[in-house]
Amino acid sequence: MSVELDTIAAIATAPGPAALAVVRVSGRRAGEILNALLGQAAAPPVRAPTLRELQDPANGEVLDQAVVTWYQAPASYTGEDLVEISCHGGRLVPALVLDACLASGARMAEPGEFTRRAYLNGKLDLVQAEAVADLVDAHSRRLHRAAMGQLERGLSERVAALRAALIHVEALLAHHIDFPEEDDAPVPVESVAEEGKGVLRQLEVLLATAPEGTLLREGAVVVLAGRPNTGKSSLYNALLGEERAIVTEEPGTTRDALEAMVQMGGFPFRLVDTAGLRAAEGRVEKLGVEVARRYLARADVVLLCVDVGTGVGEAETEFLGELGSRPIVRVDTKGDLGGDALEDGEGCYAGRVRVSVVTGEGLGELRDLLPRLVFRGLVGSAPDVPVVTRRRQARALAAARDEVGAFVGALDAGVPAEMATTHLRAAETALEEVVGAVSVGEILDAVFKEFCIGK
Ligand SMILES: Nc1nc2c(ncn2[C@@H]2O[C@H](COP(=O)(O)OP(=O)(O)O)[C@@H](O)[C@H]2O)c(=O)[nH]1
Ligand SMILES: [Mg+2]
Repeated sequence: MSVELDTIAAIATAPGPAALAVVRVSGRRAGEILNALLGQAAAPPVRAPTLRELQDPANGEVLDQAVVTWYQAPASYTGEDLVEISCHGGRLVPALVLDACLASGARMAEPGEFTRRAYLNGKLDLVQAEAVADLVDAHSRRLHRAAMGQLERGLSERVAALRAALIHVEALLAHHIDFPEEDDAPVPVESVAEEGKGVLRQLEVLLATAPEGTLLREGAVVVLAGRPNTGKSSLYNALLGEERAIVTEEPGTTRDALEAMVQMGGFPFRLVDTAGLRAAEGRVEKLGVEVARRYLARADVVLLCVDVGTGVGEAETEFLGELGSRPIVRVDTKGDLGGDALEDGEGCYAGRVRVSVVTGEGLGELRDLLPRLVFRGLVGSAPDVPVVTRRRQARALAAARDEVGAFVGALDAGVPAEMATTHLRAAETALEEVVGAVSVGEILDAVFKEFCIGK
């Protein structure tokens, strides 16, 4: 199946100073466009990177010396004729090469259009296409691992196995549909229901990875909270390993919230430093406290910083009351100053760590604790366990789970087999949707719009 489409071109690498850049051209006219860029020279051999001089087809001016790779359909990333040009990087050369491609008959690619074509031509399923986007966006080893697993069809194969199991259940039920009056069917209805329950359990196991899996893409929000001057900004910098927040002895220095991505134990965190929790005096600081409140409302975990030897005050208690069930880690800061940690509020904390940015005490413990609090099931799970990383995947899997649940319920309630079996069909369709076997245009648009151009 090859889909008849325009020939598209784009710079596949990030803009800006760089030694190299890659320009991609895909579609029926890719070979023609390559010839235009090579002038009279013969086309390079298929799938063999070849150093060539590129010229401007308009006037024959040499644009660059580049390594050109020529792929013929269907043996290419997109499944179409495809040219990859590794030219010199920077602002100008890739733009000149792209312009030459456009002038020779290509049009600018839309975001994700190369991968979309790969999907349409059966080179990748939808989960694999999403994994490509996750790999490119990944800022943690754990998302990298989940995305590689999906790219290597780990999740797709699990979904295919579940679908095969449902088809097997459907087959077991066939006898009861064909001969509803007979009592001695080869497989009693109760055993069919048991098989259905088995699939239901497996779907639930897979779905259980979704809340943490989607957080792998977004990063868990860790908010540093506490009174001014308790060492929040110092801890923020220490966890980031760089001086991002201003640290001063003057209370109320951090007014806006600072946010940065950081990996802990291979998991992605969005670390947020906020203004202190206190009755602010100045207008700007009041705004800062408001910002802190808003971040706290979105936090996946809160680090409540308290000077060692000081108790939790009214200001903190009031804010913490708004946090609901969010895990709070009590951090006793400035541990090197030698105070004794006070025993207050025990039990309402998900953990307690004494830290010092001077000696480094407690930082490792904190980096170890946070992944366990937020990414619970994923911490220490086997590398080959498939992880659901997208809400789209989770929605389709949840639909399948609901239908299998309804199927089992119907059998238990004595609903006739041919009626119960419609739930199985609906569940199978939902599973096909996960890998995009039955995708409609809207789903594809939603999946590919978040790609960048050239992917
Ligand atoms: N001795 C010691 N001083 C610290 C430590 N952490 C922060 N401080 C000091 O406490 C003061 C307030 O720190 P800062 O990070 O700005 O606190 P924030 O207002 O909560 O952001 C600064 O003078 C820091 O140098 C620590 O672990 N040990
Ligand atoms: Mg601060």
